[in-house]
Amino acid sequence: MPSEKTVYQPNPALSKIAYVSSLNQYQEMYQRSIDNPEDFWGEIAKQFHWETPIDINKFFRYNFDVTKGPIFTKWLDGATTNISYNLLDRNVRNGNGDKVAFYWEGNHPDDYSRLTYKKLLEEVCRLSNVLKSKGVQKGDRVAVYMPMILEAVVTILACARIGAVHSLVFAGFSADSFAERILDCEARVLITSDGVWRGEKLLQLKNICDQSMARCAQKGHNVETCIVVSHLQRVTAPNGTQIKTNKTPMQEGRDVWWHEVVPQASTSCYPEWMQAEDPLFMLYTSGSTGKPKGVLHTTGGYLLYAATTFKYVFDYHPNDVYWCTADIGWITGHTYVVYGPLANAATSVLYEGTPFYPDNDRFWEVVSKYKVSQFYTAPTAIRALMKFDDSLVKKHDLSTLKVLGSVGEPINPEAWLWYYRLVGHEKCSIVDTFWQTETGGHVLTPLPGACPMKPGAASFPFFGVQPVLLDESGKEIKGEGEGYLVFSRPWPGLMRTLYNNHDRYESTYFAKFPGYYCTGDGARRDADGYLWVTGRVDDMLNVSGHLMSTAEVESVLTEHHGVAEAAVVARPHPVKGECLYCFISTTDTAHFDDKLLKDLKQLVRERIGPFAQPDVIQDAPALPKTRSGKIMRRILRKIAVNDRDVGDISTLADSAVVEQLFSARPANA
Ligand code: 6R9
Repeated sequence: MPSEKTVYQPNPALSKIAYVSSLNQYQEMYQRSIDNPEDFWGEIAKQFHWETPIDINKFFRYNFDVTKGPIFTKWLDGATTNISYNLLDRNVRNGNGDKVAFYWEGNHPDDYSRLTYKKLLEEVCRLSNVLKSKGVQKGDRVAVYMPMILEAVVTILACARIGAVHSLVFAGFSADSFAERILDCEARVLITSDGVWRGEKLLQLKNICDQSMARCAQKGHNVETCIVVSHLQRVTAPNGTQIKTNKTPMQEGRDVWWHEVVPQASTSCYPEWMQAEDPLFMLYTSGSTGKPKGVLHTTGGYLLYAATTFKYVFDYHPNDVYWCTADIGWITGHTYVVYGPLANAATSVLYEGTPFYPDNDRFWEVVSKYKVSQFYTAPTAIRALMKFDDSLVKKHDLSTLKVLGSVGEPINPEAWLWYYRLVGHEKCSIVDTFWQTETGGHVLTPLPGACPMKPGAASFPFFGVQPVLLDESGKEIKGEGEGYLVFSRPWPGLMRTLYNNHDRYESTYFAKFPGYYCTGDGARRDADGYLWVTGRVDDMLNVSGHLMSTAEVESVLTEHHGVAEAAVVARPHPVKGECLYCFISTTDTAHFDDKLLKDLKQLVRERIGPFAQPDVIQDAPALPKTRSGKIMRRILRKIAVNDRDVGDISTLADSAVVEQLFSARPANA
């Protein structure tokens, strides 16, 4: 395996045509972005349309220090614009009207279509008009629960056009999770589809939405309009038959079919001019204490940041075809399926299915079908695909690839090398992009034409980003070392607040180290100045790139009447990165048996979603606790991996518990 000394140089042919072609050039640009942000971002802002021009005196203001007053970040305050105008009308005016914005590739290889910029603009205007006719106004939240179909993009941009705040929820979350999010943002309009095939599995999305809406109604909140895309009848079902959707229940007065209202609407809709600091969208992410956090992004800064990171990190050039496999319901789908590519008039692939259907080479087949030049996926997908025979990759022509991206969790060197050698033929640059829902776009990443690569290193900050490593006492670690990864100033794409909860925003991200935005991740700086993200330093887990908190899973487990107490830890998993290992103490009357196990797994699926299902649940008559009653998770993590090197256990109230738990590890653990 390569050590951190092993460095892979970018392909000279790639560097030659790249926007940034050397480390020197990167460093110069970076320094300018730090020394003179007005100049750096002002230059970029010129390519976009501002209805009210930018006021240089109000270009950039912020406070990151809780001891000095409320935390805030403002970019381009006072300027007005509209993102959908910039992504669509502007591109159509610039001669890109007939350019393909998206190639849509269905779950079944027989299903595909495309949408040009001009057509996308028309569809967005139509839906905008429908939303307006349903009473949606600037600032209203619209809940979205959609598969990877073109209407999802149309929905996002229609909201942006009329100034409504879209709130997408990944269509793998359960009805309960979705309901909780609808309630939190008080959305009165919901957009979904009847269902979707993922591989050979049918997901009945409208049914899930019905359950969510019913739950909301119980809590006194009524969704007034639900727009439903009829998707299933137009696609090929896995067994080759078409399935009809006449079973989808529609509630009179509330539910409407997309195809019955959208095609009739006018194809022009004047955009709502938004303040640069007006909300654009919210997106929920897990918090380490239970309730999800509604991360809020605003208009002007997010546009600049999505556009700029996309251009430089993927080195996107006008004739390239770009493909990001992330679901639209995650931040990666927002910034790098929709906003970033469209801001650059890019042509993208939007893929509905899984990497494994109809066969385990589907990704490579799609890359060669569309001659993809930039491919962006997650380490968990790479690790899953590595297991199959190399011939599945080799039989496809992947020669168009130039840049390979990775996102969602640290990429292990084995996976990095497989990606580099087998998929990239040692001529593509790998960009290991570290960022978060909160950061809006990439914050640490190599640039493909400029940066010598080290497998597993997120490398260097993007323009405008100032990373700092701090020790526990808040002292800065200069040079080599490991510590808390924080940022000392905002870049344009940083979230502005948590929806309806600015206090939680301040306490979660700014309270620990006054003056810094705290990521919750740890990082190490090596002798060459490369940054290596080491993973979460809080109680968060990352299962296949899905972030969740131990607290949220524990609270679901303890909902069950048979569970007295639960403690959840992350355990390394060869494909998922991490998986859930749960310890539960049953109540006096309950029995730890197969039925309980099944019920608990089902409960987690229902409350959170299938991706959160625990891998192991262990019977724990007692948990290792300190005398003050704190569960020592450090010890539970050792038990989960069967590592008896548990260190100091002298602070435990009862140290015999540790041995009991080791010897009672379940057979499947
Ligand atoms: C974009 C996204 C954020 C958390 C983040 C970190 C982990 C993401 C990473 C990475 C190491 C990378 N993470 N990318 N860790 N290297 N390249 O994933 O957003 O869902 O909010 O997750 O994911 O732990 O804090 P989000």
